[in-house]
Amino acid sequence: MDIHVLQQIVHKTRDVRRTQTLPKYSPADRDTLIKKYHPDFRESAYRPIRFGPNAGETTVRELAALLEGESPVPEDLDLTPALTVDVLVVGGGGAGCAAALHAYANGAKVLLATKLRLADSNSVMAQGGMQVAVTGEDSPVQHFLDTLKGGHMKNDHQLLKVMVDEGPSIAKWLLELGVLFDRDADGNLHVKKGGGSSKPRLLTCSDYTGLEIMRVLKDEVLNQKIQVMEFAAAVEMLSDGTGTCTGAVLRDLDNHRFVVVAAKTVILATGGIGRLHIQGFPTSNHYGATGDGLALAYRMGAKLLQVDTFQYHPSGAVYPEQLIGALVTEGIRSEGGHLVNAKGERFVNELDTRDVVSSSIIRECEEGRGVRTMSGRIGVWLDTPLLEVEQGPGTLEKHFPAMVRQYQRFGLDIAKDPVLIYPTLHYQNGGVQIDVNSESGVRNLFVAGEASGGLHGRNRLMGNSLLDLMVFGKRSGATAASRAKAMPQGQLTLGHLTRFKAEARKHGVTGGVQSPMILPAYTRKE
Ligand code: MEZ
Repeated sequence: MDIHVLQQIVHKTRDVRRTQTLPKYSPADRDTLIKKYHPDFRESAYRPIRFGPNAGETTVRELAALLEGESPVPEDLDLTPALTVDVLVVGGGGAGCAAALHAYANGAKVLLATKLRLADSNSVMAQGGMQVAVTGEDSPVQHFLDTLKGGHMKNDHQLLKVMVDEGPSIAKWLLELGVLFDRDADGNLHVKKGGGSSKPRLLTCSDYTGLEIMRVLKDEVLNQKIQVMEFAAAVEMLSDGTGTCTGAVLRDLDNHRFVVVAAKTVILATGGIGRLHIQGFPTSNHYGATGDGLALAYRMGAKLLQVDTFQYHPSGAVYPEQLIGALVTEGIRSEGGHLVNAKGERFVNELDTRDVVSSSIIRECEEGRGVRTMSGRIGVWLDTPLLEVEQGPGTLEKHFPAMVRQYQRFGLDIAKDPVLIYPTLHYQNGGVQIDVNSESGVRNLFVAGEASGGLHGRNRLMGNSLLDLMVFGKRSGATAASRAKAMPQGQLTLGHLTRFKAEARKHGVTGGVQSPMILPAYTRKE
């Protein structure tokens, strides 16, 4: 049936729905729901990792293949360095820029290498805001408790304490650099409430928070004249032969040559893995989100944490086809947007945690209450016009200009008509195990932002990722710089790779996928 006909049920049922309040799930009911419907619990999607630091643990098949995959670097590569630095930062998103700036501020010679352009990243696409306890009625302790509850109590307490405590100083730093966070009529920072949070705590720049933050960070990296190499993907780490990290091999994506970088410390800030399209899910992620840092760190011997849990953001676009998987910010639900099934019913408290909301949407669709498009895709409605009804005409344009444009490009007016959504692969909850200074289990190898794990437990709260990457970007940069001051450059070897390959052979693993992937196959011309 035509989408415009199907939409009518949302308009017809709006007045009735406005009178309803839906309770949040109790912990027991939440667990039952998630176990039945959340993609993390589809056993057939998982398999054990056969060797390496996480041998015997299970993860999704796509990631297991990547971790066990084959390095593109030949073991006899000439390791004469083309560049020698104190701190090599791999990744040009929020964590990478923050790390580079803080390493530089601490006196290090820094190289920032990024496989696409500086700032091309998930960070720049972040919409809904950054959680920081900045108001009088809020506190870092409250932020800690909300995050712990959202993460099913599986968060690393020390990492979490550092993040919430340092939030306010990070907000101050960003304001001083020139980030234009939204303010109220009196000029105070305006905070919004996000799913799973007990207090309004989201600092926003309309619905282009990440874009605004990255505008400023990118400018700052350029202003400080930090050396940046674009279109240079890290494809292998270097070690001193005793397991300490001493640099990396980059691949120049223009001429395909290897570039050896000697670095006293390396910070991997390579982001997430949405473009692995786990379990066939579409993704809200950037094309570069192929989990490179996980594979590189794993081969060096770094342990990964909680790589069996992923975040499927409840609202990924389903229609039109050109937008499949694109994020429809949680901010719309935070401002009161209802989720509505094909029968015109609400079915979940829209501000419950993301794993609950996504599981509920999947349940509605599996039990026959989803809305099917002409091309056979399925989803539920997000009642965007409700915001105009509740808060007045122009509300969407004022608070969600990016979202309005995203649909306008295809002739759709979200102020007039609801949008069809379904969960989209958004975030990897786990990653490389780090300590409070962002150092992995491998000496002198730091990991910051989405590539690291432990902080978010089994479900990240909205807005905690922007804060995560600023806090641990900063800590990794500062620690890596001071570490580099106190030591000489170590030897450059591929000893870890030789050992890794021997282990693969021992487990009968040969001819695997090339790892890291760098870009998904469908973006390549061959
Ligand atoms: O933190 C996020 O993932 C976020 C704020 C996303 C969004 O819905 O805008």
